[in-house]
This record gives sequence, structure tokens and C-alpha cells, in this order.
Amino acid sequence: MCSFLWSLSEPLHHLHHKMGPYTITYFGVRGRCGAMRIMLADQGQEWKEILMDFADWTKGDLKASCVFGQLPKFEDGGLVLFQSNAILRHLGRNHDAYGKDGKEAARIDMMCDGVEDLRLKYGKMIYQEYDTGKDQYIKDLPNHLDKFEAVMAKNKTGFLVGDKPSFADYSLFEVLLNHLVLCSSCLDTSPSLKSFVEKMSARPKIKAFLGSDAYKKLPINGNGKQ
Ligand SMILES: N[C@@H](CCC(=O)N[C@@H](CS)C(=O)NCC(=O)O)C(=O)O
Repeated sequence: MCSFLWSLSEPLHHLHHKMGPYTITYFGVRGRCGAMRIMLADQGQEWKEILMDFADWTKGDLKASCVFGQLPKFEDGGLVLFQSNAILRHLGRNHDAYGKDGKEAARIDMMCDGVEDLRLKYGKMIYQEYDTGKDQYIKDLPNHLDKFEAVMAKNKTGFLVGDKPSFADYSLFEVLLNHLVLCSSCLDTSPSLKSFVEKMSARPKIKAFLGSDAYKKLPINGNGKQ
């Protein structure tokens, strides 16, 4: 197990410490924490990381204390949360990234669930059928990405819903980064998604985070496939 505090390289007193203290407990991968880490970095929020190695995890003490027996675990002061999308929603509420009203919030939820469907398909391919299913997965990909392209193109602001990033945008952005590693040309026929990824990558705090050792040293997935 190792722990560290993520903050931008600026002196700490220049940061707005808005919420928290936040702690993420997870394995040493991007996995189901990629989106929340990018979101926290972009929001200028510090957080502490506790990275579990699998040997400690299989001893069982932490696992037994987790509501669903799985990580990530997220702590916001005394609030303890599990389920990565519930954590994203909580951060959406805390950091004003959940739409301007109930209707926008409902559409943001819908898009987050759509990203979750893609994340599950991607995870199944990576963990269960990488050798046999990767080529077919890449062939089918335009069919899945088209749906996000249509929403992004229709909204015209560069975000899925409203005119600033919501937690669903961070989740989509992170899943698209992973897909670009899988297939570097996968956004060539999705101009709105391509421009979305370019603009999100260029946001200064995201750029600093994606360029950091803390981010780069973590593999995307637990089995080393990508
Ligand atoms: N739906 C959960 C899935 C959590 C999950 O699958 N966690 C995996 C790692 S990504 C885990 O804890 N595996 C170890 C285990 O099940 O013992 C979420 O989104 O947080």
C-alpha cells in the first residue's frame, strides 16, 4: 500500500481547497478511477490517494469492509462511498458539474449511463476476450461512438449537456482516451468527439495532470492489456 497527495505543482496555498478532504482508495491502475481523478484535477481539487496492492487486498480486511466488496472507495470527510458512478455524481453535486437544473441533470445522468454501457463493453473485451474479440470490437466501435458524436454535435457547446463540463463529460473523455490507445484512428469519423478530446486535453489543469508521473505510471487496466 502506498499513499500520496495529488496537487498541481503550484504551491499549495495558491490552490483553492474547495471541498473534502477527499481520499481515493484503489488499485494502482486508471481503471474505474480515471474519470474521477481527471475531474478532481480539472476542478483544482486536492485529493489523497491510497494505492492498494493486490496482495494486501486479498488478505481481505479492507474487502470485507467495502459495501460491495470492491474498490474504488471514496472518502469525503466522514462520508464513505463506493461505486465509481455514484462517486462521479457526488463530485458533480459538490463541484457544480451536474447541470443548471433538473432537466439538464437528467440528461447528464442519461449520458453517464451511456458511457457506463460502453465502459462495460470495453472491460469485457479487455478482461475476457482481448485476443479473440479485439478486432471485432474495433469494427463495431463506430456504431457505439456515433451515438455520442450525435449528442455532442447537436449540443454545439463542446460538451454533452449545457455549456460547461459535467461529470458525464469527464467520464466520456476518459473512456475516449482509452479507446484512442486501443485504436488511434477511432475518432477520425467523429469530428465533434475529436475536437472534444482535443479541447479537454488542452485544459491547463487536465494537461498538467495527464502529463504527471502520478498519472503516467498507472496502467489503464489491471491485466496490462490496452
Ligand atoms: N460497479 C463498481 C465496480 C467496481 C469493481 O469492479 N471493482 C474491481 C476493480 S475495478 C474490484 O474491486 N476488484 C477486486 C475484487 O472484486 O475483489 C464501480 O463502478 O465502482
